[in-house]
Amino acid sequence: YQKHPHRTSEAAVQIEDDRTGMNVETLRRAFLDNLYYIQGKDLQLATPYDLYMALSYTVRDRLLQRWLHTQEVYLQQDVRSVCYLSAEYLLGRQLGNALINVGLYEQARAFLKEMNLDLRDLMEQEIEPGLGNGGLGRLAACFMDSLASLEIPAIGYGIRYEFGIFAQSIRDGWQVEQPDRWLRYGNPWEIPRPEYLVEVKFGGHTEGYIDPAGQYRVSWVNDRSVLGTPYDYPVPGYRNDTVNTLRLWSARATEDFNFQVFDSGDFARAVADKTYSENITKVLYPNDNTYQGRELRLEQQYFFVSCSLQDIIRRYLSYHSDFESFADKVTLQINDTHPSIGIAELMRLLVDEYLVGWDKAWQITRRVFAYTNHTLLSEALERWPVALFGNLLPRHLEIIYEINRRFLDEVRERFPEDEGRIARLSLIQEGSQKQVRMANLACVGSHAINGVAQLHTELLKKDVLADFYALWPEKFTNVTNGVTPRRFLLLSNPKLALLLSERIGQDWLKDLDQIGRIESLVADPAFRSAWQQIKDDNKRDLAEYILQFNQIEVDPDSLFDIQVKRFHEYKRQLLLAFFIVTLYNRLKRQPDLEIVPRTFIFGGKSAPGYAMAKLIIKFINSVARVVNSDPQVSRHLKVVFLANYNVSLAQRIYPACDLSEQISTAGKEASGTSNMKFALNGALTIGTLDGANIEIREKVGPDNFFLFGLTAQQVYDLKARGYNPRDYYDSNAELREVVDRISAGGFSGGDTNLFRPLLDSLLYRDDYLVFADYQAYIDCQEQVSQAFRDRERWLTMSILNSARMGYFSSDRSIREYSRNIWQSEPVPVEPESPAIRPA
Ligand code: 6GP
Repeated sequence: YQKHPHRTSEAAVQIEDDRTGMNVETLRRAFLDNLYYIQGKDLQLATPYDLYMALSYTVRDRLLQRWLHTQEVYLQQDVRSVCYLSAEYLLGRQLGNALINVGLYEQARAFLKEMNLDLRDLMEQEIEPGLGNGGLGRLAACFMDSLASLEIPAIGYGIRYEFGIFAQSIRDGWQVEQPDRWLRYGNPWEIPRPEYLVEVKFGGHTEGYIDPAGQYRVSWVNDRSVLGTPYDYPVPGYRNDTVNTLRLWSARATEDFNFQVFDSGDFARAVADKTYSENITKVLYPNDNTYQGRELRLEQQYFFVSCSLQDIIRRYLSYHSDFESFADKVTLQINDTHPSIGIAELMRLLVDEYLVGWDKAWQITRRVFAYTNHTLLSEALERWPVALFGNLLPRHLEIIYEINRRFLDEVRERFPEDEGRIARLSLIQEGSQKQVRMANLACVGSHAINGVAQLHTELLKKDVLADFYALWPEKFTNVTNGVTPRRFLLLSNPKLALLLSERIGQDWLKDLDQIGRIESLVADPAFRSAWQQIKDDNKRDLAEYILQFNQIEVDPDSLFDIQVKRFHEYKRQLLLAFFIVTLYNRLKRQPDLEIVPRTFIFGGKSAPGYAMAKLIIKFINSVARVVNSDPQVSRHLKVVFLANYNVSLAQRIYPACDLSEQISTAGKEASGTSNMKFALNGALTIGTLDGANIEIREKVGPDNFFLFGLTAQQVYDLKARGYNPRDYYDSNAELREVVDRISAGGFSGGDTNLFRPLLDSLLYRDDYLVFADYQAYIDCQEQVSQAFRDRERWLTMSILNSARMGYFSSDRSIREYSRNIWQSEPVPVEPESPAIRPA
């Protein structure tokens, strides 16, 4: 027993109990057991990562029982389930979330503490699964959490990328990308299910034939295929017994295919082909809001969608003998157009493989699919060259042509001789290079189409999808995004969460509207000072992080002014940078100027191929260098760029924020979700009337929101009139001073060329109206400073922001999807007694 400090007596280990027991003592024993028997270490030898693994397995054991039981209940009751199809899930770390949801956080902290271990340190060991780019991927992760928390039977389908979103580092101010080898040290949160392997075909051609009943049919003779292995991730609901599944597909070479080549003696090619097949799920395309017209991307999309549909049909047919009730049991939500090939694939499976008639198949397809659009940017609209598409998926191209033929006949009937309309609605874009329009396919093949904030949905109806809206207004609905309060308040801001729970109980975690009850405490001195104290503590924690990672000392008492999100011109990080340069200029002109001290914090990745966004990152880092190293200025201002912004870092940043920058050009940001996370954590927002900002402002009240800038309509009108950014440069002295200082090399050591592309794009195009909104923004920032001088007023506004954010829970979003689109109901899972599991 010397070497087994946790084995106090022979009778201590009962398999069931040690794998399911929830008390501190059992957990401690299980933790040490896992450390010993899975990691092969004892406490002396264990690295921090070993400890993290041991704890993760301990939690996973407790999830497994609930997980299996949930799936049994779903099967027995033959429930209707939501299948969420998404090419991205930006999950964030799993351990803390699992501990919280299953209700073991405090126990784990307690037993670790007895061993002189810190739970937070262990949680920090986890490499987060970064299987997404930004908002769209994180939304999918929040939705998975809410579905389980609301006890709605659901399964998420996606891709198990071997390399997730690249790791960003900053060298000499530039973004440098490194591969994200997140699976390197093993992953306790997934269970491979090789028994549910499916085959996915590619390439080849089609052949017609007459079946025994005399019916003309088509078969697809592929020229290669790839196997998909599912890896299942548990998705525990918050404090209930539901554990849903996230099923991510990994590509594997088909053995027989390789053996053929192998037998012919070409070993090298056999191995190369194998790698080629496995390339499909190698890497996440690192573009946000821009599509990548690469063949491999289409292969990824088709691969995961085909795997998922085959899986859904397999599960359905284990309980049904025909497709009569398929649409009653299954609903498929497609997260943007990335999975929209599923519409053609379901048609193919039904018509070719299961011999369902076309009309019936089409009726089923349209009933099960629903489409969420996430962007108005035209560069994000997916279009595949017909030739590429036909080479990869010849049968799907035929099916799309057939869908299109029938669809356009319908349109012709309703709008005779309206060839312009036909051309716009067609699934095929004509021209020198014909293209398949995936958004059109998604609209035609779905019964519901939604945008992700009110303005966004209105703009879809008026603009991007106007022709579809004219055809089928009843298909359109809005579901404003939301975020999970479990991860983005309870887990990330534990002190604030505790204060809330002490004052209003814990109901807010399941029903975020309850957070409104703190509004009655806004004048309570003890509550106010606790609130302030927590914000100060969180800012101090972030300041420590900044010191450690950026070697910059920042004043925790200064205004923390933060913009973290992907770098994109439409998000206008430049506007904030121009404000900083404006302050810099003022301080240089008048060194004794009294200004509100601010710490500007940026974070975010640029797509590796997006040169302008990368230059903006370089620019911000260059401004940071000049500002921070100028004693005259750095007394008041600090500029920090936090490298490798990801979910884990986001969780540190939101709680420490005073001012949240949501400054996109109106009409460009579909919704935004960081705007919600910041405000929920008591930050005030400076923002335009864009995306969900509009609804946030309505909820928190115009007095508690710093609004500036052109509206979407004004942006449109200005561009229609002919926008000339040069006029703003000529007429605005401070703006000119900013531009001139950059142009003169003021932030590039005298180099007048470095930022030339950036200035030229502003002076000659300024597609995103940085100049047009500059003055309004500067003025609004002045109001921010005034408000921050009055700390009591700011504190009140901060409390009111959190108090009024109840609407922006992803639980509310999911309830709306359930009611208005999915017609799905909760299926509660009763706890299963741990004792009944046989040893
Ligand atoms: C994003 C939108 O840009 C963001 O405004 C929204 O909050 C988020 O989706 C969730 O709905 N869109 C993307 O990330 C994207 O790549 C194709 O859209």
